Amino acid sequence: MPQVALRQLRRERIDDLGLGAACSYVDCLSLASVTQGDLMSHLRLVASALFALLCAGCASLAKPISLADLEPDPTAGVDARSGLPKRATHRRSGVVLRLVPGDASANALFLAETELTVGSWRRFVAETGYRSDAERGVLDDPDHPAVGAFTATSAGGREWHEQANWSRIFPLLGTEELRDDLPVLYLSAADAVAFTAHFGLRLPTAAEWERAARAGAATRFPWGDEGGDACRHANLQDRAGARRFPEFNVPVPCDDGYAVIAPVGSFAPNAAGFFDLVGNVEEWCLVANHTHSHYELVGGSWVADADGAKLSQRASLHQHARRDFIGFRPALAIELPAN
Ligand SMILES: [Ca+2]
Repeated sequence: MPQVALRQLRRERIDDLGLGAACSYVDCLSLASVTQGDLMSHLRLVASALFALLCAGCASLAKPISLADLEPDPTAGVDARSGLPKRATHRRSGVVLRLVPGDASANALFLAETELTVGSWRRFVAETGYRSDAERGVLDDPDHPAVGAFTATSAGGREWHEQANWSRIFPLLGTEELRDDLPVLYLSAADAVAFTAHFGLRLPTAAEWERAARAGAATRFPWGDEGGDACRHANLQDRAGARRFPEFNVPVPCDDGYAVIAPVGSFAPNAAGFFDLVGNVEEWCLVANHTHSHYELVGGSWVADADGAKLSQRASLHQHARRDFIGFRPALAIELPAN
């Protein structure tokens, strides 16, 4: 095989396994101020990422993602083209995945049915001892202290707070209960990559996310073209938010029932069975050929207007940024055998 083609094959294999993500996690650690107490848990994750990276350097040694890693939902059926289950639980992470429809490539793609929850992150932390960028004090922005994150104030503004992290979701509000079925907040893209790499998953690209979100629809939103209908379908910045936060305007002129984040799955799924692709929290996505510094954000959030929740909408932030309106959902690509 020509060298160029072989390198391309290896690159694709790396991408399939989410190892660009693993590399980002190593980069993130090199920038972090790791304390002695953190060292063992980080070393375990780095060893896992480096092992995967070395294997990916030789395609023949790369560990394939096995269907044995999935527990199919027998009630959801099987995809006729690929023979894969349409819905399954990823055993190691506990994440429930759905097959993304309409993928005619050689890889089948699964995407998490919901945004990653506090409960899933809690189990990851218990297994690995991982501490997020907000907890370890990885620099988000030179103008702010390293520990903490941007979080909502009681008036509805947003300011840096050193106590804000995934386990203290709204220190400036003081009234929000940390429920396991809420989307996890204040995780950077580097944190999301650490989670997915640990479990053999990866983040989706924005194009992959949009394919799942559209489920064949060509409209601005999963439910159609009218943003005014949003409150029946998504948690955005609405009248419920305006009642809670004096500084909020009402860009979405209806009431979705949630002033801040909602438990995942509180709204009806889209045509492919995915929940909250629009609204609740924006979601980190891989950037094709990314530079390891910025990741894309899709889907709008509880502080977004309808334009911010359009399926075509994209934003971008540095890999160590963390906010009270950003989460993620893992993906899993499975290479189909050639016919
Ligand atoms: Ca809302």
